[in-house]
Amino acid sequence: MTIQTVSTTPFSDQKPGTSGLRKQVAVFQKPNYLENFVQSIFDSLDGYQGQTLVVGGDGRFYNRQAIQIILKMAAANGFGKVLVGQGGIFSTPAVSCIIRKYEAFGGIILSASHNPGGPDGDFGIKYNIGNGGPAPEKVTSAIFERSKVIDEYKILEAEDVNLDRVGSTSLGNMTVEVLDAVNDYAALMETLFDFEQIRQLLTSGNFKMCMDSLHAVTGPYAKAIFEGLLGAPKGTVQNGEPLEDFGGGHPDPNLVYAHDLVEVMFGDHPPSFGAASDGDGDRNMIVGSNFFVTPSDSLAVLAANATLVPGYRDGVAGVARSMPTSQAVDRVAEKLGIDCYETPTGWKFFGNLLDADQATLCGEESFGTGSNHVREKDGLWAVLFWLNILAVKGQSVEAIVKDHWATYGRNYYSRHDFEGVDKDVANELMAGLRSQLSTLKGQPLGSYTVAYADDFSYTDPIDKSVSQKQGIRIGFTDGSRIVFRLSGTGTQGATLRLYVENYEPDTSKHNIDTQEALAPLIQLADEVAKIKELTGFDEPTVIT
Ligand code: VG1
Ligand code: CO
Repeated sequence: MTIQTVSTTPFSDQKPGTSGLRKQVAVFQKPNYLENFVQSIFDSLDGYQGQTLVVGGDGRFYNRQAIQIILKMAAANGFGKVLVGQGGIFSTPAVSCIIRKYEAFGGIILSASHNPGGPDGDFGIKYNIGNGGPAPEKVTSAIFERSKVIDEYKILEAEDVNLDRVGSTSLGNMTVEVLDAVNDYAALMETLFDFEQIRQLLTSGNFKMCMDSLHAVTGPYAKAIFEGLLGAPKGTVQNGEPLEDFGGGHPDPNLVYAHDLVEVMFGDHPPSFGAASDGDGDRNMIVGSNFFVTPSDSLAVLAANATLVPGYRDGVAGVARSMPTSQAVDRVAEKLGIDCYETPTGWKFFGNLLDADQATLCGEESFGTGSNHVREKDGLWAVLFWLNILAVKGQSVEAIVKDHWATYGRNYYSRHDFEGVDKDVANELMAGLRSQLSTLKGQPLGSYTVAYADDFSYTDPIDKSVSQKQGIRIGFTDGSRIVFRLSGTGTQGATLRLYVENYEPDTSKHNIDTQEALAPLIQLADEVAKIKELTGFDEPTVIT
């Protein structure tokens, strides 16, 4: 087996976004496109000779081919060992778990997460560091800089590795160990949650659960954990076969794309508990009978009830949320007397806080929740956390959330996505907002008064790194706010995200329809940003 050094020319568009490099499959299939990026990752790292790399993906189209290329490049570049999931499958939280458990140098995750897959869909690649978490901006910037000048990459000339058989083989001087994709992750879950109590709930006959894996990566994990270890009946997991194109759907667990689950949970005789996860298994949606839990509320409920769960019995050191996430968890932190951190969008910003034990639980409004058990958000972990709370409390999902609102007040919250906006128009809209920031403060807007208006900037409390331009925030004197930012995960055109939040302490006003409760702020957001006028969209493409 010989190591080939192949000449190449750079691509100018390999800048990682919110979570790795995401492009249409056809782009990744261009000669040398994947190879250039992988070599740029390796060239940006120090000290990996002889070390272990973890590799796996969400099973989408091009996953297997990409893994074979990465294995041969890892061998040619001097890694000692690669741990790869059987069939090339690892969920994102499973990769994080395995990097930590086996003290690997880092990991490569192949996924475009919630973006559609298949030959005409998207593909993605992301590097995770030794703590198991997404590479921080310092590393992703170095990768991008390298990708702009790269002129060669190294690859081993060798046969493909059999990814379907668990066990070790050698590839040049490197060992490839194919691991069962589920075992290590499931074992970690058993250390955190009261499986016995959850098993009693799921087999009691009074409690039915429906888990929708959207034909994405969590199928095998969910079946092994819920139907296997926890004794839930077969069929509890629906759409549980991972498919290369996710059955043609968006593997995005929200009320629009998880329509099968929504039909069940809002239909006649709904189960007590429903959940869905995304392409790579790091997102979760929680639903009760006829009742949707916003991800921001979910984070707050988990924080408030953490000590009911064995893994968090001793309490939570602190909590963290991304800036656009609702402030519901802030109120829990205040009551518990712990710190609450506000970070930019993207899980990579939680890593330092988790490592320094400043935060135990973290979350984003985009259906991401997680803790210090790994360094990624974790969909099935959140589902198990909810099941554990439900088993202890013996209440319905709706009752738990409504009790929570009665105690802390309700943060009405919604996100409006405008997908497929022309890029120039989106940039013009954001520039228009930026130009108003300096004059908005103190001004009346509709029936509100602006308390602050800025472009969110974050200084990491641990390493003091600064991240600027992380979203436009306009906050009002009554605590409500509107936030605007452009997505960093899309692959076509631009996606404008509008986040709207309003706090309601009065329990008698907790049952208003969310869109109705937020209507004045939504109207105002349109006026300030001229969304309809500039984009030509009459309404958002997705409302959460
Ligand atoms: C979106 C979400 C963000 C999340 C990111 C990755 O980013 O808003 O909260 O961290 O996706 O999630 P953006 O830039 O499109 O708003 V995942 O599950 O796609 O890796
Ligand atoms: Co994801």
